[in-house]
Amino acid sequence: MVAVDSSVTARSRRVLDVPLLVAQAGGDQPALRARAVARLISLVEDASPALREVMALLAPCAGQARVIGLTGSPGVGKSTSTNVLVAAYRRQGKRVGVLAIDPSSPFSGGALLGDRVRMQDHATDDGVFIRSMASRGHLGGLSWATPQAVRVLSAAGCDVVLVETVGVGQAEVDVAALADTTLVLLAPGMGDGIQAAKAGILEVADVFVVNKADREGADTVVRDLRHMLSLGDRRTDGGWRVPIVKTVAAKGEGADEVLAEIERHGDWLAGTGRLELRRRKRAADEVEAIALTVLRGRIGDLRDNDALAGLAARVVAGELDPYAAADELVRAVTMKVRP
Ligand SMILES: Nc1nc2c(ncn2[C@@H]2O[C@H](COP(=O)(O)OP(=O)(O)OP(=O)(O)O)[C@@H](O)[C@H]2O)c(=O)[nH]1
Ligand SMILES: [Mg+2]
Repeated sequence: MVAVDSSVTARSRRVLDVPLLVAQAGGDQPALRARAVARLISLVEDASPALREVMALLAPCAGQARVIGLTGSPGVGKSTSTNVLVAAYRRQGKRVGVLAIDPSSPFSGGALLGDRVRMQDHATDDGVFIRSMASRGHLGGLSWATPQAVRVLSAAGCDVVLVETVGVGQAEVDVAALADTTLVLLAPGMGDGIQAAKAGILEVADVFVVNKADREGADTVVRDLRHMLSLGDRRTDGGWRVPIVKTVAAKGEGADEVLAEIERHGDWLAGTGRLELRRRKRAADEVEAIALTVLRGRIGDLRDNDALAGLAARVVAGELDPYAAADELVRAVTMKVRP
């Protein structure tokens, strides 16, 4: 089927052959595969109407890739660590996807340019897909765009998807909800110990990585973290004791240990049934975000065709109370009938 995308951007104004793109993304021709993956993730980024068809075709690929979140303050070493982890997974022969997500700005900013430079080690490796993504088109933001992009990368045969997000405010909590395993990065000299407590980072971390261990103060960060962990009840939560790993990402030191902890956490998740639970919770968030967007759209339609205005007039005239009017609106929206 050939669908024409009505999105305003030039790149998606071209005629789309969705089944062909999906087939190419899962195919064995590296150049076509890379291009198809890029194209499909652009559709995700733009919240294209073609996504309905894309996601229907990708449904069987869901849940194949291990999703690993990396979060932490700006400059803590997320991209450098991602780069090191990609290399380690490649040595294991795994295909890897990287999503660098900027949740705070609606457009890809300068920082992502830096990421591209840092990740250019892998630029010519056809077993690695690297993509910066802004969630500008999505009302559901990260909770929606990321699982869709992960599905695209799964279809392209990725065993692992690394999701890098800057930990600002709510973002690290969001990334934790999206990942199977969340790494929270800290570094000495950034006041991170105190920040961690403030931002609720303790609750979201499955593994703490204290990066820049070549700098003074790394042991203090580890000690502070250990102290904070001992105060919380997280240690007893189902038996997962959050490990703390020291790394020097700039020199690739500590990567094997991080990998081992990710592996161990994965085994624990699978063994306790929590992997399935996390993924169901994630799917529920995604479905809810899509449903709310559909409903919001339909309520908007009713606004446009004066149906809502009619209900409002009856409320003002005392013919209807606002609850009854809202019930009528909900009925109209879900049954697609005119109130
Ligand atoms: N000394 C030292 N510097 C490091 C280490 N790891 C990363 N850096 C440096 O720290 C700076 C920031 O690293 P990035 O990997 O870009 O950090 P980031 O967390 O991705 O940054 P944003 O994406 O901007 O939030 C770079 O100049 C790195 O070279 C390390 O282990 N030791
Ligand atoms: Mg970065």
